Amino acid sequence: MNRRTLIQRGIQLGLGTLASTALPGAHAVAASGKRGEPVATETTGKGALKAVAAARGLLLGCAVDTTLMRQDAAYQAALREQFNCVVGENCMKFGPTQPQPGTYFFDDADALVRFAEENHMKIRGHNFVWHEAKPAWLDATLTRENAASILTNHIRTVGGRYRGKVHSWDVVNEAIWLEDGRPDGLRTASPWFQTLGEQYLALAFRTAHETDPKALLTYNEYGIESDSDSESRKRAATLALLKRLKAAGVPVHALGVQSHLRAGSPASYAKGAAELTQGAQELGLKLFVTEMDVKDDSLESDNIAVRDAAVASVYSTYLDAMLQSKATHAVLTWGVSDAHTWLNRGTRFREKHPTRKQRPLLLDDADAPKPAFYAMRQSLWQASKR
Ligand code: 9MR
Repeated sequence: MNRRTLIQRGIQLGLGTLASTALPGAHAVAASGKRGEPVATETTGKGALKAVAAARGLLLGCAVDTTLMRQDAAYQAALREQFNCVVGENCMKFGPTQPQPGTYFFDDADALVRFAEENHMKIRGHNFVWHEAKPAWLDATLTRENAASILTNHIRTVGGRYRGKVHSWDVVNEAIWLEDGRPDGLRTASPWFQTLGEQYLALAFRTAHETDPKALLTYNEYGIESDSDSESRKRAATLALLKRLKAAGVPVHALGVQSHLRAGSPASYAKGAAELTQGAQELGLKLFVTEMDVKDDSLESDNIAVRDAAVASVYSTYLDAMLQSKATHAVLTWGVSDAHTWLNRGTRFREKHPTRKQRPLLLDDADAPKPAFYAMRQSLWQASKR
C-alpha cells in the first residue's frame, strides 16, 4: 500500500492524525499550528486547502498537466481533494491550441474544462498573448497587416469555445521587460509588440471582453512582488501600464502575480507585497497569486527536512504578506506534487544541483502533504480569521 492509499485509509477509518503524521515533521506543524492554533488534523475534508481557503472566500487552485490528468487516477484524486480551481499548465496556450494557422486543437483543454465542471471547480484560462509558447508558424507569418486579425481570431476562437465557463483569463502574459530599455518598460522582443506596438494589449483585452463578457480579464506578470530594487522598478512599470489601460477604458479586471519564488536567499516581501496589493486595489483590480512555487536549488543542504522547512517558510512569509490584503482573491500553485514540477524538467533551473530533484510544491512525490502544505494552510486559515 503506498503512502497515499495509507493516508486515505487512515481518513476513512477516522484516524485523522495518520494523515498528518505520514510525513516526518508535518504533524508538528499541523498540530501545534506553528503560528497559532491547530487548523485540523486531517488533510482532506475540512482540513483540505480548498476548505480552509473557501472560509475566507479565496479560490485555491493549481496548474494541471492534462496528459497526467487523463491517465492518472491518483493525480485526479489529489486535484479533487485539495483544489477548487484549475488552470491548464499548457493546454490553452497559443502553440498548443493553434498548432497550424487556422487549425485548432482542443482535446486537452476540453478535457480540463470537463473535469473542472464535473468537480465544481473554477477554471482559469492561461493565456491568449505571450511571447513564448508560440506555434512555429507564428513568427514566420505575422506581419503588421495580418497581426491584428490573427490575434483577434485566436482570442475569439479559443475564448469563444469556453465562453461563460472561465472564471478568469490571463489575456496578456509578461509584457514588461525593463532590460529592453523603453521608458514604459514594455517588452520589445514580442512578435505582438513588433507588429502592433503598444496597442496589442488594449486590442487583446477588448477582444477578450467582447468574446467572454463574464470572464475576469487578467494581466499576468512575474518578479513584481519583492522589496528588491529591480522588482520595485518592474512593479512600478506594471502598475503604470495597468493605470494607462484603465484610464483608456480597457477592460482589465485583475492582476496576476506569478510568484515563482526561491528558498535559500529568500527575498523580503514586506514593502513589495503591500505596494502591489494596494496598487491593484487603487486601480480597482483583484489580485490573483497565479503560479506559486518555491525553487530550492540554491539550498546547500541535501537534507530533505531542512530543505522542506526552508521552502515552507517562504510559503508562510509570502502568503502572510499577500493575504493581508482584501484585494487577493485566489492562490494557485504551478503544479500539484514535486513529482511533476516544471522546475525539474531538464537542468535549466537546477544550476547548482543538476542531479538533485527540487521540492517546490505542496505535495511530495507520493502525493503526501509536505511542510509547505501546512504552511500554506496555516496562512490561509489565519487570513480567514481577519
Ligand atoms: O510550466 C510550463 C512549461 O511546461 C512550459 O514548457 C512553459 C512554456 O510554455 O511554460 C511553463 O509555464 C510558464 C507559464 O505559462 C507562464 N509563467 C512561467 C511558467 C513557468 O515557465
